[in-house]
Amino acid sequence: MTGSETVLVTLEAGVLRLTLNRPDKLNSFNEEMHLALRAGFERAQADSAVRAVLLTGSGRGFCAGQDLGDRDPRKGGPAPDLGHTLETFYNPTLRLIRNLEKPIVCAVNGVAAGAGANIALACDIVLAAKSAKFIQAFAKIGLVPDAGGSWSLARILGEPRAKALALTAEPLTAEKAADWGMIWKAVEDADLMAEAGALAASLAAGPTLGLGLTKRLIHASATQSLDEQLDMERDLQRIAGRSADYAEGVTAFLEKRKAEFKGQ
Ligand code: LHQ
Repeated sequence: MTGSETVLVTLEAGVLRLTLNRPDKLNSFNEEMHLALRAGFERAQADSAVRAVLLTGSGRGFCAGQDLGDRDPRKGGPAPDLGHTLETFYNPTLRLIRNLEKPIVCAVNGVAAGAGANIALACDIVLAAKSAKFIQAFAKIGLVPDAGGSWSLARILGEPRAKALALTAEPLTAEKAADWGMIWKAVEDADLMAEAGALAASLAAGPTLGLGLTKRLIHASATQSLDEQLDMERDLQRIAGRSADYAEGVTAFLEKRKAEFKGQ
């Protein structure tokens, strides 16, 4: 862990809560926050006590993408290599998020712009406060969608809506995002953290191995044929069927009690 204040980290009842914490800059990313967020997801992967992640932001925004003050063109000098920024900072974190075989809940507490919007979309279940907006802000500053946005938007929404959002940078309300299936739910602002926390806690009490394999299957479906997918379901169900949590789940059902999953 970095111990950075730019991402607040708590672990409670199996839920690793990561709170982006540069509220006066709407939690936009500087290098320190990049490294702290990456360290959070590295811990989520390595620490078996972590059985779900809850990602959110402090203050009135979720995340406004890259801190644009970091590269002020008025200061002169050569143009920055933004490809290097992506390769060094964003892409490793996006890959960690996508490859984590534990559930990730994202609670979008306010505006999510640029890479901030697309990091939210990389999470598994996204809840947003009704006052939150999603903005593909890149077009306003001459950039292309990054942090996986060109992939996830087209995949989730289809080309017409993905292109309109990316080319216009028009804000999308949380309710419309939910209507369009871009996120799971828009909830009353006052209820967001309780609802997202309860969801993360219930996922953390779930059969972590099986949930992780479920994610693997759904991700693979993007590039596999039905035949390949059926084979993969067979193989992963074999693994799930040998897990202690499967035995516990069936035993609990037969004994008419709540299952106590250990995540194994
Ligand atoms: C900010 C920011 C911000 C610094 C608000 N930076 N201060 C990858 C590779 C490398 C480089 C480039 O980028 C990328 C990926 C990207 O993410 S590109 C997209 C970058 N993000 C944006 O273009 C969004 C910029 N922000 C905005 O358009 C607005 O702030 C939004 C619509 C998010 C919110 O608007 P308001 O609610 O009206 O808030 P505000 O604009 O008044 O912001 C509040 C404060 O936060 C303000 O500071 P101040 O000192 O004046 O109170 C802003 O300057 C600061 N802030 N976003 N990205």
